[in-house]
Amino acid sequence: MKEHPVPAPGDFDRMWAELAAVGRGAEGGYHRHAWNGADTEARAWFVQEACARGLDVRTDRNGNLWAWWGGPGPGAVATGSHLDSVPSGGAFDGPLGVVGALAAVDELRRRGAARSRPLAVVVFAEEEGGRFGLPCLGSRLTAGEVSPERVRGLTDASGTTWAQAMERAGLDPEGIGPDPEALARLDVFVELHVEQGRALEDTPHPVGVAGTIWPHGRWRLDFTGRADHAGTALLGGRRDPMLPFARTVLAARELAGRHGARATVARVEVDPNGTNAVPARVTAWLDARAADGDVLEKVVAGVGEAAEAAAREHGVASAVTGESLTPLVEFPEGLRDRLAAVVAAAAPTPRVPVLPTGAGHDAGVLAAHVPSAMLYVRNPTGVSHSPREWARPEDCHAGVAALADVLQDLLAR
Ligand code: HGY
Ligand code: MN
Ligand code: MN
Ligand code: MN
Repeated sequence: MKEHPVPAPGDFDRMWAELAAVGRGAEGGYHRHAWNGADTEARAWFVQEACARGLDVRTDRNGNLWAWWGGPGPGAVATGSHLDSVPSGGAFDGPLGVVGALAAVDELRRRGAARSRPLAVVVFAEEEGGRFGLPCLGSRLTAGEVSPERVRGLTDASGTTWAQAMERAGLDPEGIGPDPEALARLDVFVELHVEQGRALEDTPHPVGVAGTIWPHGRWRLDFTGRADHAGTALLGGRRDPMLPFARTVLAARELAGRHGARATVARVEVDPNGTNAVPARVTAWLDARAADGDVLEKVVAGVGEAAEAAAREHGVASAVTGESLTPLVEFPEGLRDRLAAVVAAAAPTPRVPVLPTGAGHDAGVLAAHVPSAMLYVRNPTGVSHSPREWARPEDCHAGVAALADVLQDLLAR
């Protein structure tokens, strides 16, 4: 394959500045959601950058993008992340792992690193579930962990289905589904990601290694009452779904606090959503996470009981429906320790932090099928899923260099 010009070290900064302009709202948050305009623009940007490096870009049946250096082929090393965001998300969650991977390829070429096997830079589709509600759809479809029929029928706030949106983006929704070959050719997957927390900020380390991902999931909360006039309906006779909804939100917070878990209720739909009418229905999403699966189960069961009791008291019907559940992910110790040893060579102290996280990732999905690992880049604010998410440029560069070191080690094996 003819070699392509290796972009200058500063190419990370150029790429970062270019991509940072795609899908950013006036408030500084990002609105890249599966198959919408900004997501399509960001994906096109990635394809252009990958092709400029002579990588062979392919779109798989689930809409994930794979940019191959010497592949596709067996025994591959893969790295990458996602470009989609939560509504008004931060700049780093996802893109740092994609831009960082392209910059790491540049670095490997600059070093003239030996490559005994294929390398893929991958962009997974709909990691956040910002549009269709369910997370990691690109990787979970590929892993056969979510049914294609269910995904095709998912609807966004406007009622557009995944199938319609994917088709409008020029892809075939009828083809989505498990892709065992895509996983079978991978020997290892490494994801570079901004830390979603601030553990590294309290250390001299710009880069850390992932230890575990907490068990976590999403549940839909439905409350069905009876619409009525806000001014004439007597309080006693109302069947107002907003009241058990509100009580359930507080119960979720109280239960999570009591059990050392984390629970969030958001993405609330009130129907009809008038100012002078008691609504008929309230639907919301519970996001619950805990270091221990049994604790998570206890918290979610408690939320269900609270919802039912409050709904009964107000003559309202309620339902709590499990939408997605990710069990505890423990990244393989051997691979994790190997990454830590490689990163330690350039680290301020030999003890590279190994961190647990409450955040889900495509690497967490792949980990059940392919040896997987993650590198975290220090985030001084500790905030994520918000425009306040941040990483220092020099720490991003350190993350790219660490990823290049890790990839060089893996590619040479
Ligand atoms: O929700 C998560 O933890 C991830 O950011 N998708
Ligand atoms: Mn995220
Ligand atoms: Mn992410
Ligand atoms: Mn009226």
